[in-house]
Amino acid sequence: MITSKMQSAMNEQIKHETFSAYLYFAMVAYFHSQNLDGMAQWMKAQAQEELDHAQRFFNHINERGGRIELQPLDKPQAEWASPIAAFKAALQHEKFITGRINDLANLADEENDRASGIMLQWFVTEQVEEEDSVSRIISMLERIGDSGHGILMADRELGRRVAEA
Ligand code: OFO
Repeated sequence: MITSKMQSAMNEQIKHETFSAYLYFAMVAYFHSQNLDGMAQWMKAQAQEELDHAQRFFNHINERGGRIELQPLDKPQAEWASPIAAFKAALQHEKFITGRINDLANLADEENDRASGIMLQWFVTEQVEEEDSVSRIISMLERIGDSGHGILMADRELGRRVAEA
């Protein structure tokens, strides 16, 4: 049975992961407004993965005999100054999520909750990947600078991404 402390911390995390999806869907809309459909496709895959992350916490609470309590979401930002500004905002958000995952892993240790600790290992690894993939895109866009041709090439490249199951 999940402890009440872990249950409420994981319910909070369902909100954070769902907000990640919400924020990234807002970026999808922004990229479409800029005719950057490839970047929109990349971010849509990211948003879909976030819904899967929320579902993992949902399932874990459920399987451990806990109770899901969904919480309200904030309105996400809708506009960014440039594509690189949007990806920088995504990186900043992922760093925040990494902090939350680390806090959950620490709580699992404190509560001697081995099942949650094992489940959270996947997220610790995933966060390394999340930060790395967004950082790489930022570096690529920094190299491209204001080159319209470069932006179009990057857009085409990013559009190849599909959501992982
Ligand atoms: Fe769920 O990893 Fe991003 O936020």
